[in-house]
Amino acid sequence: MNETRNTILHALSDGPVSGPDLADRLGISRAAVWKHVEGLREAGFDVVSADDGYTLASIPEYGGPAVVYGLDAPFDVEYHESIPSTNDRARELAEAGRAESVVLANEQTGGRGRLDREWASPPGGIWMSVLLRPALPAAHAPILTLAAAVATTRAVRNLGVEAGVKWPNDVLVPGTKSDGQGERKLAGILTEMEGETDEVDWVAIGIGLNANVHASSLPDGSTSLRAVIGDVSRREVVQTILEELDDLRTDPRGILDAWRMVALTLGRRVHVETPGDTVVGDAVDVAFPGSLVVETETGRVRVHAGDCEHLRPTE
Ligand code: BT5
Repeated sequence: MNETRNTILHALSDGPVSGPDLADRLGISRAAVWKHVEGLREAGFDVVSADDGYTLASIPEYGGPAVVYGLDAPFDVEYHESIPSTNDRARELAEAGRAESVVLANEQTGGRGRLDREWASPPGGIWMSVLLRPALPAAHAPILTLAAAVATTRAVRNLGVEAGVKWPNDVLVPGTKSDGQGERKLAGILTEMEGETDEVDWVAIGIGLNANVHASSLPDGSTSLRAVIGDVSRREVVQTILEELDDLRTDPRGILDAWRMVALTLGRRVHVETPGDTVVGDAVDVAFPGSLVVETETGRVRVHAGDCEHLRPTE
């Protein structure tokens, strides 16, 4: 949202404020004020005009302007009712030179997981990609995936959902069984990037969070916020995720501690399928920029990437 429109919104939320008064404050014409007010109405803001001036009666439930309104992080937000994949759109924006942008969709028709797996993205979920141009070498970029998992977990914990992170990128709701089994996936993260070895050009962090969707429209082993606590304000959840992520990225090495605090994997027996190997053992720690440290029968190994499964303690 442009600066002037944002200033007008804030003035309206403290309103009533008259058109001429707004024009004076902003140094623009009354016609320009009127145009901005019309623009805000078109974006779904309910601007009421009475004798004493304009007031903001309500804000839209969801969408780009709704997320930007009151957001304490420096992102533009582009919203789509339906799009193949927000990560693909973020790539297009990156190639057009954009940065610090978020692509948000109500539905994805071609949502992707890692290794080109399908990601179910029915209407009502939170499907978003955050486009960043961090000053990081490419090898350090995985830390941003961990940051996104932490940000998402914090946002859902804020709602009272006891979620945690399975290495590296799954946000799970723990099962009720005492052996730790029965965990269900609430969110996943897919980070894609381009750049040279010594510096990332851009990173698109795709976050898929099953928010206001029926668990029956998701694969087995998944859950949604609707199933756990009922429907939520997606606007507020997205704002929290973005604010947390913005905060975490300022200190890449501090992200590890934040991740440890929400981890479900540490202390668990794990089975990790890596691109060329299988590692089984006890997950003891996480190391920069995001490797899992596993104590195996033959010694301690660091796993950089792979699919991790939590095993029963005896397996
Ligand atoms: C992930 O992959 O968990 C990354 C998911 C990233 C999705 C976001 S949405 C916004 C952005 N745009 C995109 O196109 N993608 C990103 P992975 O760890 O590979 O897990 C994929 C597996 O999770 C699938 O093979 C299914 O078994 C399962 N799955 C598919 N859809 C799911 C859903 N909605 N909820 C939970 N599990 C799901």
